[in-house]
Amino acid sequence: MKKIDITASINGIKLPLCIMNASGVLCTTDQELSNLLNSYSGGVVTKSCTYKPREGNISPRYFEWNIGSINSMGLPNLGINFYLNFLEKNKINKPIFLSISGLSTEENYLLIQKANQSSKITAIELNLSCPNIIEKKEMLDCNFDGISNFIENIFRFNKKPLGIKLPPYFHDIHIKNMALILNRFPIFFVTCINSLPNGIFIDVNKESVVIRPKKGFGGIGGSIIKPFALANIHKFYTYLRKDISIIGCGGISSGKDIFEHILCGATAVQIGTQFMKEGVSVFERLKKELIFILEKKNYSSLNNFKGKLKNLQ
Ligand code: RRO
Repeated sequence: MKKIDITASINGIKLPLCIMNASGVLCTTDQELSNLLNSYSGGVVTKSCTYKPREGNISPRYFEWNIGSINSMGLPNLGINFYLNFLEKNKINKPIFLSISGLSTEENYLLIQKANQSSKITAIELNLSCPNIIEKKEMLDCNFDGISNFIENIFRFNKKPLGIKLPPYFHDIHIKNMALILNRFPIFFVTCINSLPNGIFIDVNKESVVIRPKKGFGGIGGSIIKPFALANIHKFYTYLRKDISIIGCGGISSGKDIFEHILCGATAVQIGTQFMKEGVSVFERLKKELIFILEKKNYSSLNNFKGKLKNLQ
């Protein structure tokens, strides 16, 4: 039988498998990160970090049901020094994406400077899209001038491969504006999409919300967001420079879902809610399911179908 290649190259960053974890899920502590290093995942993404450790929001702050999840974690993390020390102490066997999410632009500059000093970090994933920070005064999501200035300043000093984790956009013009800004900079990748902000889930018996922070409002993930993830990936694929890779994230729970993300233009994918449900064994299962689909379709690599979604005639 023909050998099937499901490795990925994110603008030259080689992943032994195109599937990895999404930032936030089971990637905060020493134990969780060690588990990921020892798993089949093609890379390790760390929990978005701030300069100082944070407890995050009050519990319960995560809830899942059959087709979705809601969270208002509030950026709980052990602080950037913990992640840099973890990487120094452990044998690194795959690409490491350090996710950062400073509470201000100044904090983000500082975090990126620190990340630049570590030889263990393969790339920085700059999270511009956290939906749950109570103390955050400014959202950069749709402030295109703000984002443009911010990225321009970053590339005055940043030497590390850098990608940006984007929120879901719901209008073509927002995606186009964002892509045209990103195209002006030596960005390696974008990750599409973060959770859909400001959803609520209701417990009908209790007639109440299911998470405590922000009166029950939180970011929605899981299968129900897949159509929005696919749409954002596909639109960005049409507008972005071809050397900017897209990492698809949102609603993946099967090999078929991964196939769809790649068909829309993703180079690699991240698993959030389903990783939370299933633990590290999810990567091997998804790998097998993806290979099975490629075998059936007689494809030998992801490039055979990446971005080739067809329109109806
Ligand atoms: O920690 C969170 O509340 C959180 C973050 Br930083 C994020 O980027 N996305 C999300 O759904 N939750």
